[in-house]
Amino acid sequence: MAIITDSIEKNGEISFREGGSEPFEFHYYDKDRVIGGKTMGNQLRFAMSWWHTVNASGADMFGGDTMDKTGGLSGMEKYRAKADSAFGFMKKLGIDYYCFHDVDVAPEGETLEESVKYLNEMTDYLLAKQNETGIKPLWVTANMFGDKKFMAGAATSPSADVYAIAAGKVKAGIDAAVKLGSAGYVFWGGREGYDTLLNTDMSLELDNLGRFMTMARDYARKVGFKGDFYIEPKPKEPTKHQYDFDAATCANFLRRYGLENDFKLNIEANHATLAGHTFQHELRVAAVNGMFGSIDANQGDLLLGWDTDQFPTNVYDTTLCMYEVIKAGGFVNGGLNFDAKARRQSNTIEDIVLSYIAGMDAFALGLIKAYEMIEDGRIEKFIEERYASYRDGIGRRIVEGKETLESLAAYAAGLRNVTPGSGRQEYLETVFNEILFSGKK
Ligand code: XLS
Ligand code: NI
Ligand code: NI
Repeated sequence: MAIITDSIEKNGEISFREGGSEPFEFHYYDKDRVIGGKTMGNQLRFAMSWWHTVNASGADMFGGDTMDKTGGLSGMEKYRAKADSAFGFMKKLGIDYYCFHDVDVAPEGETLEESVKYLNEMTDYLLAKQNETGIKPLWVTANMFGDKKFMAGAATSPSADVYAIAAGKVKAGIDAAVKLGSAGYVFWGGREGYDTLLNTDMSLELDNLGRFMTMARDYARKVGFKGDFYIEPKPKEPTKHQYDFDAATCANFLRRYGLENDFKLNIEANHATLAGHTFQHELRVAAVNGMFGSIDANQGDLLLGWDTDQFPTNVYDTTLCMYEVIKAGGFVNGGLNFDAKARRQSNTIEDIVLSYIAGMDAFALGLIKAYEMIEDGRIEKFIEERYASYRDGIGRRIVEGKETLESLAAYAAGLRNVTPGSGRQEYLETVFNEILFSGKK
């Protein structure tokens, strides 16, 4: 099987080497290094995305494949060979988790029944591989956007039959999650949105989506799924408007349909920027709402208006990401799934390995730097002082809910020359740069 060949086999498992600079080794990621009381491996919980890593072939809107990951095989044999490669790849990189859509790991049949049969066969195969290696899924999902029947959505389709097929796929996905010991199940909206309101009953579509997720939650809890459901916000692409637009929209949706105790958010960096937000913003909104769950780690190109799914190498962003993760209490069931692919021109097996090393190292460095920010303390101290007026006096009474509009009006009546003080943005950015580039490792 050609996907991950022997070309890097001679190097054995890829590991950290102090002061190392060879391409096939980690320069920052040291899985067993303890930082903040936990190993880097446990802090970062890296996952391999099956669709990009095992299946994506470099095709884009303007051209075909630039890589062949089929090894010339077809049918179930191809899927088994891909699974062998995937587990070999994860072992080599020391990755303990993977994420997949139903159709990534097994072929689609002509009917739901047939598809489920193939999926069951392949999850047996995956389970055997898991038992050999200890690797397991971070989350499972169902692809409800690729096939023609999903052109108008799945749980928001105008066709009730499509809705029913989607429900059957999610049932099978949840069964797979339980069987494989996955502590996560993801809903990414795919085509759950609209292209034009001229043909859309938004009210019915939203209610149907709420009902769909409620049914999924109820079924999953009944069959013993104890993990988290996640919604993965994305504002657009492929539809013009997706109902899971951003973290704030999803939080509102989840509360409206009473799903907030079972669902969290899976924040994807590139989706955040498509929504006109920073990655850090989306993480903060999720955390503030008690819905921080997991992360799809990648990065976009700010000059391109779509989800380019590049491997994350921007250390400003990985540091601010890990800062938010630490502040949110760290991952529980979630982790960092590389929803990322090597560029179309990076079309060798080595490039896939190098991409993962780049992403894992960028996050390891981000983790180190995030802890340095916390130890340094200047940024947090500044924020603490900035809000000091809420710790006693009138501010404290506001926070404790003891004031009214009238009492505040009376208090404020004679105040003069009131100012909140400088926000010191440039100073704080300098502190951040100093931490990033002070040369400590
Ligand atoms: C697409 C999404 C997708 C989800 C899983 O933009 O990121 O890959 O993560 O369906
Ligand atoms: Ni994603
Ligand atoms: Ni995406």
